[in-house]
Formats: sequence, C-alpha cells, structure tokens
Amino acid sequence: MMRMMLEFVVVAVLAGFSSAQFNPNVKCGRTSIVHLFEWRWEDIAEECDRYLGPNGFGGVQISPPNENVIIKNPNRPWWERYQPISYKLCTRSGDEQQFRDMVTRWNNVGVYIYVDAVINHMCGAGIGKGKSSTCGSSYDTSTREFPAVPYSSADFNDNKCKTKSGGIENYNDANQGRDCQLVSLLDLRMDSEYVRTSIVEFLNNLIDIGVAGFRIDAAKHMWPGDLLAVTRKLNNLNTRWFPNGTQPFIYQEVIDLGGEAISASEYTSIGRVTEFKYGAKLGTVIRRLNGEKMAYLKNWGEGWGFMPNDRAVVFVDNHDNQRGHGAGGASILTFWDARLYKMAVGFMLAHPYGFTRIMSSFRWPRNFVNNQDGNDWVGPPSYKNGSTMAVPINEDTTCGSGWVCEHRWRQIKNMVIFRNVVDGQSLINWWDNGHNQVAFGRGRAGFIVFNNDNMDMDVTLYTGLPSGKYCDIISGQKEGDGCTGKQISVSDTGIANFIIKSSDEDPFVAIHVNAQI
Ligand code: 5J7
Ligand code: CA
Repeated sequence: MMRMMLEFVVVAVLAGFSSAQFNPNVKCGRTSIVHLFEWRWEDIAEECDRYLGPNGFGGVQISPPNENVIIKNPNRPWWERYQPISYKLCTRSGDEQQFRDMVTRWNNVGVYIYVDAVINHMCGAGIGKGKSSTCGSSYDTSTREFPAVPYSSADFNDNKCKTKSGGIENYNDANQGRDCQLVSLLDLRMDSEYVRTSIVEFLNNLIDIGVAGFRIDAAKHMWPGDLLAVTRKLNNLNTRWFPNGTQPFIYQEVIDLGGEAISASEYTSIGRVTEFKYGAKLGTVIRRLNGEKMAYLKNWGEGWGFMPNDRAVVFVDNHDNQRGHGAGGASILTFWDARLYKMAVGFMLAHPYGFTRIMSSFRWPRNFVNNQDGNDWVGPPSYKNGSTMAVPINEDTTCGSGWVCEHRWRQIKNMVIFRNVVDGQSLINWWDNGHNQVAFGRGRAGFIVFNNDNMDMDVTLYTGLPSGKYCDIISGQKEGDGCTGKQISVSDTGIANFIIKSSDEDPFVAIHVNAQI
C-alpha cells in the first residue's frame, strides 16, 4: 500500500513536471533554428519554402512581433523593438495578417516559429507622451499609461524598486536586478495577477496562431517564480499542426558568464537557457586568445562548466553580442571574421552539446573609436521612410541589400545538415595534435577535422565511417555523382587521409554518410 502510494506520488510529480518546455518541438530529423534578425514576415514566409525547409532547418527565431516605440534619435535603431507599447501584432516586420500568413505557411511544411517575447518591461521611462509607435497606439510614460494593453501606473514596479534612481544600479543585487528598471525601461510588476494575465493572453494568442515556442528576453531581470507562474498558464500548441498536449518550447535569455548575483541555474527548471559562456569561450579558443587551443575542446560542454546539456541553447553570436558589447565582448566571433566564424559554427554544429541556434544578420557601417562601435545601434536595411527592405536573393544564392544571410553560406548550411545526419550519435574517435589540429566523429555517421594551426596538415585518422568515397561538405558538396570540393576516401578499416593547408579558404573538412558517392 505504501509502495503503491509512493509510486503514485512519483508518477504524479513526473507528469506535473512540464518536460516539454525543454523540448524544442522541431520536427523529427531537424536539430537547429536560425534567428532571422529583423526580417519582414513576408520574406521569412518565402525563405521557408525556398530554403529552410529543403535544407533541414527546424525553425526560426523572429524579432519581437508586438508593437514597439518608434525611436527617431538615433534613427530607428534595432533595439527599438525591445521597447514594447502594446501586444498588438504590428511592427516593421509586418502586420497581423502577414504574421498569420507566415506562421501558417511555415507550419504547413513543418518548420516552426519561435517568438522573441519582451515581457519584462515596456518602453523607456523618458520616452514621453504620444503615438510614435508601430501601430499608432498611444502611451504616456510619465503617468505609465499604455491604454492599448491596457497598463497603468499600478502595473509597474516603481514602488517595489528600492534604488534612488529607480534603475538597476548594482548588478550584484538580485533584488535590484529584478525589481528595478533595466536601462530605464519601465519595469512590469510581474507579481501581480493582472500583469501575469496580460502577458499570458499575449503569449497564448501567439500559441493559438501557431507558434512553437518563445525566447524570453531579459529573463534574468524577472523573478523565476513570476516567470514560472506565467509559463504554467500557457496553452498547449495548436493541434492543427502539433500533437495533442504539446507544450511551447521555452528558452530564456540569461547572460551568466559566472560571478554575478543572478545565475542561469535559477532558470533551468522553467525551460532551457541561453548558454552565453559557449560563444564567449569558443571565440577565445578559435581566436587563440589567453593561451587557449582547440585541443582543449576535448571535454567541451559540461566539462567546461556549462549548464546541463539538455538545458542549453547554444550559439556563436547573438544579435546583441555581435555588436561588440554585451556578454563576451571582443572574443565573440561574427560574420565580420568570416573565416574563423565558419570554423566556430562548424565546430558547434558538429559537437553534440546543446540545442543550436544560427545567427542571420544585417551589415552596418562599423565605426570603432576606442574599441567601441559608435554604430552598434544601426537598424536593418531600410528606406528613408523607415520601412525595412525586402531580402533579395542573388543568382549565387547569397542575399543582397545588406542582408548577410550566414545561414545561406554553404559551409554553415551544410553543417546544419551534418548535425541532422549525426543526430543522436555520440562523440567518438577524438584526435588532436596537442595544439589546434583536432578531429572527432559522431558514431559511424560523420567525421570532422580542423586545422587552426599556422601550418599545413596531412594526417591519416581513424574515422569509424563505412568505407567509401565522401564529399567534403565544407570546400564543396555532393552534386549529382560527384563532389564540387575535396573528396575523401575512407578505407575498409575506416581510415582516411586529410590534407588541410593553412592557406585553404576554410581550414576544416567534414564528411557524413549522406554525402557519399
Ligand atoms: C542587459 C544585461 O546585463 C543582461 O544580462 C541581459 O540579459 C540583458 C540586458 C539588456 O537587455 C535588454 C533587453 C531589452 O528588451 C531591451 C534592452 O534595451 C535591453 C538592454 O539594454 C540590455 O542591456 C544593454 O546591453 C548590456 C550588454 C549592457 O551592459 C547594458 O548597459 C545595456 O546597454 C544599454 O543599451 C546602454 O547602456 C544604453 O545606453 C543604450 O541606450 C541601450 C541600447 O539598447 C540595447 O543595446 C539593447 C540591448 C539588448 C540586449 C539584449 O540582450 C536583448 O535581448 C535585447 C536588447
Ligand atoms: Ca524586472
């Protein structure tokens, strides 16, 4: 009897533990998402059918879809979208109809949408009064009125915050971090039932439209208990596309490089968390700073003090730290350092740790003065009237008008496929030269070799792969019966020779069982 009761309790606890919040909900066989930063809904809709679906991407993180303040000074920065005015779905990316069309088209081909949810705050306290917002809703920051939600003064943390300025003054004080204004953004009172309900209605509306999950912006600045109260009330995903009982994927933005009052581990029971140590450390290794070398990557992952594998969302750079500030600073690799960047993204996608997110950026005119980029605010490619430009696709499959489209770079796109092919296979057959030449396999499904030393590499390694001829998917790929780049022969005993010159365009080689000829 006791035993039965105990079992009942265990089962009840397990069932109540919302494990699907950690599950990215990507379709079987797909293992990565891409952040199409600042893209218009119409362009995202096109990109799904014509590129992301066929190339094995699992989904897209989109920029915040809800109404934000229009900032004129500086002129339409990217960060204006992180200053909400209401939960109406109109922004520079498009209106509600375009949003609905995009989600429907994506879901119908099994590539899903993840919404960047800005729920910690509304716009800046100093914005003032007016209707300079993306749907034209009014606001008055001095009286804290946002009638389109509606929110008013009782819905903000002004009384709870104990600092003189009302802003976060000391990052080592967790109370300030949660209850005060982050860079003067009006901080929502998330312990109130009304605020929680307003946020839940916003997110549930998106779930009902068909999104598969949320990136929770600035999660570090919300109490885990308040966030849990919100995520617990979220609907299951729309059964038109998802199995009955599927919960939204939750991944929280918590910048934790260690040594702060607030840590990522406070959030790992709610959903996944962004592992900012990943890109910061990988950038240091690939740039060979501080005596780091690729040989040390042998125990990459939890061995480096990262959060548990099944809680981590990993990325080389994000929309914030690619601009030279934010977590990781100068060590972060981006498209501006293309050769090293491709290697870092290649390593990330080949390595089993974490759920992977690819960055897709726009260019801006960098202007470094004293190691600070004075143009880190510049918004997406846009016309004089402020509207965002479409993403034109060139004949060679690259993007125009200042859109970088890292996700379309052959090396990155092919590594997204590599990760799908080797999904579930363990990391084996690690090899290194003690410096910056390393190699490893993923079961018998794929093998990758890096040469980040300043010398040529000519090695014969055990790959574990079935014998045969393989196309290197970095210098080229399989097309028809041949390879457009290097070709690798694996012997009967699973051994292959790899030659990587330090002058090669990309100093790494990757092969997998779906690129055999
Ligand atoms: C800051 C943190 O310390 C942190 O741990 C975190 O997780 C997030 C932030 C942070 O988040 C924001 C979320 C928003 O929705 C809107 C925001 O404006 C921010 C934000 O500003 C922010 O902090 C900026 O970036 C940090 C790396 C700096 O250390 C902060 O000082 C802050 O920088 C401020 O940026 C400048 O001080 C201020 O002068 C400037 O006007 C302001 C411009 O806004 C941004 O650059 C927006 C950044 C942003 C960062 C994000 O991680 C994000 O998810 C969204 C926006
Ligand atoms: Ca807060």
